Amino acid sequence: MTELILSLDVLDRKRAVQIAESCAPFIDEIKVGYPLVLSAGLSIVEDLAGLGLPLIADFKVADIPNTNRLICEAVFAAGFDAVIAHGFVGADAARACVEVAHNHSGAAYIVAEMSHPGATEFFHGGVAESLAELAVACRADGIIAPATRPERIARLREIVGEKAIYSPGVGAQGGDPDTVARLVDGVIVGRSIYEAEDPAAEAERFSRIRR
Ligand code: O7M
Repeated sequence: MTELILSLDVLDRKRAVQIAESCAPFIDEIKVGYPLVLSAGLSIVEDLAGLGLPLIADFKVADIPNTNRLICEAVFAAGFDAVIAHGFVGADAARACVEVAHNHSGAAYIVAEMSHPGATEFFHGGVAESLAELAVACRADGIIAPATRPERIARLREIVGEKAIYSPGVGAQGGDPDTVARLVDGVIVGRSIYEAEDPAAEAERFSRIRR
């Protein structure tokens, strides 16, 4: 079954926790990124940990190997279970994230191609394919690929094989959940759920689509 990952890009701490709690029965993981951590503080991780769902740190880590290592050590010390990193910084830097994740029995995912329109300015001509190959070579646990371009997911699947593909861009960005759910291991959904009048009902609806 395709996983449902809630992208909790909510700025208010109390609302973030409320949404996460109400959606918890219908989701498999929670992705937390800069919007929430910079607004609520890193201790939001402690508030969410009680839900018993894996927490993914979407910091799209993109620095030199030593700095990547320091960032990822802080991520896992805070209580996250997985981290998302960029691959364009090179194999040594990406591998630093993977090593730290695995040392903490966690996971690391590499961004292969992004979902927004502007992504095509740079993720073309084989760049995404190279990033997917890098993810495999670095022994990352999977890649991020765009729900807005299902044909690209299919192409990247040829490269990563059975590694996980997590895909943002359904709903608010226009990607069709039915199409994408068949191609990926997990769909990442933010606004369609957390901006809904009833986020739990919307999460439940997405959880039925992915079966
Ligand atoms: O459903 P949305 O559009 O409200 O939210 C999508 C989330 O996925 C949001 O947190 C984005 O930052 C993230 N995302 C993309 O939308 N596109 C990408 O290409 C990559 C990501 C992402 O999660 O990267 C790890």
